Amino acid sequence: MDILKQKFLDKATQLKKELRTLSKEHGDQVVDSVKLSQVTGGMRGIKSMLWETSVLDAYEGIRFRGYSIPQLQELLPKKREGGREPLPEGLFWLMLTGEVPTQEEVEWLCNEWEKRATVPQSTYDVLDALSEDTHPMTQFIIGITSMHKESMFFKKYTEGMAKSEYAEATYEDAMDMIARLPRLAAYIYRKVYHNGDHIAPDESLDWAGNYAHMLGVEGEDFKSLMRLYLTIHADHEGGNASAHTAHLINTTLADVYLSYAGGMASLAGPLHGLANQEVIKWIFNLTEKLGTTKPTKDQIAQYVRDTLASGQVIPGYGHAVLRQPDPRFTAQKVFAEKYIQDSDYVNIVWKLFEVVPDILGGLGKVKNPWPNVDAHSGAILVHYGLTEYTYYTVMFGVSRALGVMAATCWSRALGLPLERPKSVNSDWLKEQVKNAQ
Ligand code: HAX
Repeated sequence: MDILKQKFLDKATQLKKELRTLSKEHGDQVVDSVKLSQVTGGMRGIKSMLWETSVLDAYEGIRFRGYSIPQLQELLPKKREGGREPLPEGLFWLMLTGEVPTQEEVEWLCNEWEKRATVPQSTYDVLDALSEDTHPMTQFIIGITSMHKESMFFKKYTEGMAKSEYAEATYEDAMDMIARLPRLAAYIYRKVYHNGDHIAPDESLDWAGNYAHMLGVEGEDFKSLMRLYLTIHADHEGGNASAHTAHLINTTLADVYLSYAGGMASLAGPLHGLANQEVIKWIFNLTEKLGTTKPTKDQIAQYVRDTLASGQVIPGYGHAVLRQPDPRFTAQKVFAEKYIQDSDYVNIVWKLFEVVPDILGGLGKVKNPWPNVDAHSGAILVHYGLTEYTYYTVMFGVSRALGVMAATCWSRALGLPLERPKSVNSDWLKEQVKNAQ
């Protein structure tokens, strides 16, 4: 058995025992109560699922197994010789085992994913059959779904698999799928925007570095960006729409290809991951409308007000949980300050940061007027020449697999049951209010 699987299964067996005892001895303990406004308001804040890999705090932002993004940048192994940002392989190891990996462990994982990275030809054939105007996220979802036939979990389940084997089969599928995503995603990019002129993988590179290479953007700075990008987008606890969708589907014992494809359908919504394309599209529109890529703060403020007056949201701002600037926004800002000199689009993002919070705050209804992860990413990608913004959410989707797959392995190892919350109708709600009065 491989070293990562062994470590994960040992830890999961132990936690499964502890949770069983906790449930048996304290199962009736009330841990949270629910308000009527949470039932009608998108279930904000209701504590109702287990998610081991990360926890989101409204003010501190995301912590992966207890570590903040700056801590990860300090602690996780980097590429030997000049690596500047953490290798996402290390974050996956951390999320799956709860332990910061050594350099050797990360290099083992990097090689392991390289061995598993071959995408079946039938998946490429399916993508080639799609019409040219199929959105890249739709292609990504179809590509992932098409690999369902490769699932070890599905095959073993069909043959009659014992529950005790679920975690191992899920781990194998998760490792295979993560390994393949950069190739699948790069294939979509080159097919849609570069006439199918594909770039062969470089097996000497790491998971993120190779993805950067296959996209066709060369240079160490872009590879560093991809390592950072794929690290910071990896997980945002379990309640966000894409993670939660994937989790819900997986609890039916659908395999990871089906459940992750479902999660990606959620990510493709403009209030969630698609916001990264919406932000840059909106900024391009701003420069076009004003006829300059160097707008003043006053011009930007007017553009923001016009957007709101037309009944639209300001993309890249606001969050269902966060109540401070998103540390993932800050990490990208710090990267841009270090490596990017004078980019007009990055400068616009920074000016927006100076004007938008006051305007949104002034509306009196927006709970979080601060930028989220999607406010910054597009401008940096444009700087490196990756201007095709309808592709951006696919990059987010490659990263999100790290957290969702690690969490899915835990769900299967802990034997979390089919998810099935209770819905109510409006009569029941009115009845509760009447009874309370
Ligand atoms: N611009 C304008 N209005 C906004 C707003 C924004 N950026 N953010 C929130 N509001 C509005 C809401 O639309 C809502 O208005 P109504 O009462 O008229 O319906 C009101 O303020 C209260 O909303 P909220 O409680 O502050 O925010 P929610 O938890 O309901 O929604 C969203 C969170 C992220 C969906 C929201 O802030 C939004 O639409 N932001 C813009 C889209 C975006 O950037 N999405 C990406 C989020 C991060 C992510 O998932 N990335 O993948």
